[in-house]
Amino acid sequence: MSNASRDPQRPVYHFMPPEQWLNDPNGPIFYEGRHHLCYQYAPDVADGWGVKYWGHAVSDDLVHWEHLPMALSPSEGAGDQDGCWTGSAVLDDDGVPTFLYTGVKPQVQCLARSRDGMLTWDKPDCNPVIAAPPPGIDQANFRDPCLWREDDGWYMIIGSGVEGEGGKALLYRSQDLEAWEYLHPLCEGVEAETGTMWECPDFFPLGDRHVLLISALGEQLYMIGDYDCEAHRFTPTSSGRIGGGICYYAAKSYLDGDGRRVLWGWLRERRDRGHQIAAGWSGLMSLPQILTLLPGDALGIEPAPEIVDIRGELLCSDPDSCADIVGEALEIDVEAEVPEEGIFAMRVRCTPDGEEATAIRYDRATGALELDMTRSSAGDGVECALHSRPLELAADESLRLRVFLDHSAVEVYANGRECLVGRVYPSRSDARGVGFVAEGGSAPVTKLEAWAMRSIWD
Ligand code: DQQ
Repeated sequence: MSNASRDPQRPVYHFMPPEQWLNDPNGPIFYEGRHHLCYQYAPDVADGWGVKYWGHAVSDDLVHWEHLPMALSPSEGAGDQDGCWTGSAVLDDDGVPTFLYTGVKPQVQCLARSRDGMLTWDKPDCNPVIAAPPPGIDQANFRDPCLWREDDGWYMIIGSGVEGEGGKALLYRSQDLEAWEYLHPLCEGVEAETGTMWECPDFFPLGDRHVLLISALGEQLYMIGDYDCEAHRFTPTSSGRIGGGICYYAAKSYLDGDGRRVLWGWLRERRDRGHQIAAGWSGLMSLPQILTLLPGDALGIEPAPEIVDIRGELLCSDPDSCADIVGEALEIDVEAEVPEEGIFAMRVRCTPDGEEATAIRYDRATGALELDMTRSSAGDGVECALHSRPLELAADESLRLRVFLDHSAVEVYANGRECLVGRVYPSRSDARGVGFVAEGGSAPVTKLEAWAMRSIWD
């Protein structure tokens, strides 16, 4: 048995490799009726920030996964010899699965194709397909291509940025995915607002608007806005953050067979390197998330409905009693009426004496939804943070939370339009309790259901 499979902090119903290191989701695509998910992989946790490969897995149902052989490995003497960094997958004009990704060092853009149904990948001689950034861009900030097709060709943005100016998504066009012409930035940020460098841009239509996801300032940001497809420029009209903090990053989306916009994000570790190396694994994917456009141009975000397939025993269906909700792998579905001045609060991963507990709180007056991990662990080497997102409820709207606990992973979805993501590492084996409290007035729980969740690997 490997260290990874013995670790009590290791999730059981989130996607992850059998062991070692995972970071960004790469090239997710729906191909021939199946979901393919690649990811940044390092074969040794101790060298997690070293040379990167693309791990690869496939699923029929978005929930259960089969690991496949590595999709991409660095090639000696090629543009990716020091690592295959983040990128995207498309089907080319002949329907051939094609990856565009960043090779290092220096950062260049590379292409690979699969002619055997995404099992093996060829890197043609045209590589690297973009050997250098446009003038004025430092080659150290030139990575993570995202592609789409328009009537007059293929378009691709590359994450970048300039010190003193801000992050940029650089726009290119090609007829064959091999020869690329630089156009201009699709969108540019202001350094003081979204940092110097935009990593992992992801751009797609959603409803009648477009969305640009960027990873910047250590967080997952999104912008909703207008895409002028004549001028090929994107103008954001609203923006926000996914996850509420630094635990969720490098998110990447694709369209599935039902036309849904499916999103994956990397759940970063918050325990120190020594613990990660001893555990033999690091990093996991979020639950598969479905994005929608809500009235008022808000981003809807919910776990994919397929997740209900891994619900096991129903532990509770009575809002007046939560004593039976105990465990490390749970889904808790709760609805509460939170009065004007009321605060709803629940605790999870709680020890009987309260020494360790993770709090989820909603303050109606301030509109702050919080995931408070400051008391999640009494152990050493763990970063304990508080994540927060604004959530405005309509006058007659209840608070509806879906809370997913999976050992060290916590995801909280609120009213279909906010999500908080965290990592918790309780040191005590009795940190398994769940409880509800009303602070500053009553916040009656009107609906409560909870399930033990099954492993996706059984
Ligand atoms: N991770 C990749 C980069 C990307 C970063 C390297 C974001 O391509 O910019 O593993 O986490």
